[in-house]
Amino acid sequence: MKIGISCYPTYGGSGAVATELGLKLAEHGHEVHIVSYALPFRLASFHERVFFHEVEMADYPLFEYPPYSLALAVSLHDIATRYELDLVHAHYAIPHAASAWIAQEMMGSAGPRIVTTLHGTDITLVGMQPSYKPITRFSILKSDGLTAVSEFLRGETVTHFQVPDERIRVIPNFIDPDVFHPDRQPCHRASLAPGGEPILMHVSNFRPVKRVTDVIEVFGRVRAARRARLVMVGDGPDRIRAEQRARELGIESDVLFLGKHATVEELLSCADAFLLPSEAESFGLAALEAMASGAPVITSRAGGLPELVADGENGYLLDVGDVEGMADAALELLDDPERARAMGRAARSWAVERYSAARVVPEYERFYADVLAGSRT
Ligand code: GMT
Repeated sequence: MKIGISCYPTYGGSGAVATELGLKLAEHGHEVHIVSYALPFRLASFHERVFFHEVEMADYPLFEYPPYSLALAVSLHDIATRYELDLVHAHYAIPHAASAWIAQEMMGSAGPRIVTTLHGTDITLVGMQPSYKPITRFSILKSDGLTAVSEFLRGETVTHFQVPDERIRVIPNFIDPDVFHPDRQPCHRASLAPGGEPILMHVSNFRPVKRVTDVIEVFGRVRAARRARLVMVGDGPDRIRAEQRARELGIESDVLFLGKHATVEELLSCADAFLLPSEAESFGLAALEAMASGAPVITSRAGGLPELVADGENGYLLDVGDVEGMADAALELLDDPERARAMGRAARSWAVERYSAARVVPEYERFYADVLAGSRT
């Protein structure tokens, strides 16, 4: 197949999934054209059959907000025509599904089929806003195929966007178990915890939905009880507040803010436990990557996280904001390394069995085949 993939290039789950999917599809022999306004962060090196197309944006003094959605539609139209794409896969509905639909309309019956993957806040937060909701609903209904990354997200889409349940196939996020691996080398443990302390880790885009200050609150309670280090990976609007809170609690010397990191697998294999206290999370790719790296996850009972984490078996689920409970769970693990290792092994097995690329990518390929075999929406 010849497949166009439209996604966000920035650090974040939807861009990561889109890029990793493109790379795996190319390994399976498909020709893949990734389209975005910048090079996606996980597309660092050359891969056979993978092409990147940067959306060309002409500026003009009249534009306070240059119309990216239109420029993307023109790029998709151009690429679909030149390379005779069978299908365009839009990751994150806004604006990718609408731009893909415009490109398809411009091409008439020769246009590619459109598959849209709903990732999370495109439905639960941004997509709900009155300024985006009608076009989000319209464009997802116009897609020839729809996937959601969890049962939770399918339910939200059905409830809030009145999309028929049977139109959405749930295909979860996935990992490459050879990349996210507990024994990954080189190991950075010595530099992250020079005193041999156990390591708690958090990876996110530091948006309010991630509740990064809860991570600091949890660590403050852990640190009051025992020695440990906290490694914070990523950057975003709440980083300053988190740094400030670490200073207020007097724990800043044991908290490392590393900033953005393109190869988080190098760090995750050093984690003894992973903290993700999000307010909402349609899937929680960062948690899955940590589990595949052998770290038990302490997270919130929110969104799609209970589909990923089995409480007490491969991690812990606590109510949103329950920093005491999360700290107790972290202490339970750090004080009993044998239990932590057993849970980490369970997390790794669960991640590999259910969410390996070898299992999930063929689900996308089967879905594409179904969409191409079906009639146009
Ligand atoms: O929704 C966002 O805030 C951004 C989006 C992203 O691009 O990172 O994250 C969502 O998509 C990921 C990949 O499918 C999921 O693992 C995340 O859970 C989801 N984020 C939220 O639902 C908050």
